Amino acid sequence: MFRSTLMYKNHRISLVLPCFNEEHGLPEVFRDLPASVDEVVVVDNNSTDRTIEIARNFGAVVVRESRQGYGAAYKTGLRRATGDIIVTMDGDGTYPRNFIPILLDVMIDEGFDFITCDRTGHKDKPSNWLRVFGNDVLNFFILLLFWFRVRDSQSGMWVFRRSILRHLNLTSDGMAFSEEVKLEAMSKKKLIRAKELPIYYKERHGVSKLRIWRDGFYNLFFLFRKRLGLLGNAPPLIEAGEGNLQEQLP
Ligand SMILES: Nc1nc2c(ncn2[C@@H]2O[C@H](COP(=O)(O)OP(=O)(O)O)[C@@H](O)[C@H]2O)c(=O)[nH]1
Ligand SMILES: [Mg+2]
Repeated sequence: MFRSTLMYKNHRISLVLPCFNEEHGLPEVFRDLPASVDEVVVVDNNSTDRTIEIARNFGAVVVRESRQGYGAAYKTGLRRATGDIIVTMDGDGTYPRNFIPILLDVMIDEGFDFITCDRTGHKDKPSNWLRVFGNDVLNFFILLLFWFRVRDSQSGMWVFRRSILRHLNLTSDGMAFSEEVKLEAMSKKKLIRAKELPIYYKERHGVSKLRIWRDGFYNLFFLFRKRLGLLGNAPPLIEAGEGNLQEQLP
């Protein structure tokens, strides 16, 4: 059972899972969830399958978001999470749960505020070439437009201190949310200590919700719009006074 009051090295850990019809993936995620996870928040995004029932049976907090979209689901889930550290992953079983304690160790022991996980070197099967190519194009444009290097701009596994949410301007309600999180967290070097680390990655259970061409081009245009400042400001997901960055702690 994932529910634990152990805390991990004095930190409460929340796992947030955006889910749009993930009845096949969710049991995989819960099957080997480490005890270091204190709270699981499943964001149901208009699922028509047994996603909600399965999430409740496993003891997760279920929140509903009726605005369709990966980013919309995440915004609702991240607001609801209560942990000092938030871990994210898809509800499809692709991301490695047993890496969570290792990533928490790196974050806490090395003093990072944001870790994004790179899937590119560790898949158990070579993935669809179009996805790999699309990801590389987006990584390249991030280097060109924002001047930092990321190997997997589309990865959905991040580990971060909840307190950094007040510094992130998260405008996207769609798949571009993933790259926007990295752009926001990795470009504020004075405020946020960020790192990209490799992980293992498996084939998904259930059907992918990614519309490769449409989401790929949208995410590319999103980078330009973000760079040109056309996206404006979104309200922060947590209030200004909430949480403290590690360097501000005594
Ligand atoms: N694409 C998409 N994913 C959503 C939505 N709402 C929640 N999700 C979840 O976001 C995660 C990422 O989507 P997924 O289909 O796995 O994309 P992929 O990892 O690129 O194949 C999954 O857990 C989805 O269930 C939505 O409206 N659109
Ligand atoms: Mg996925």
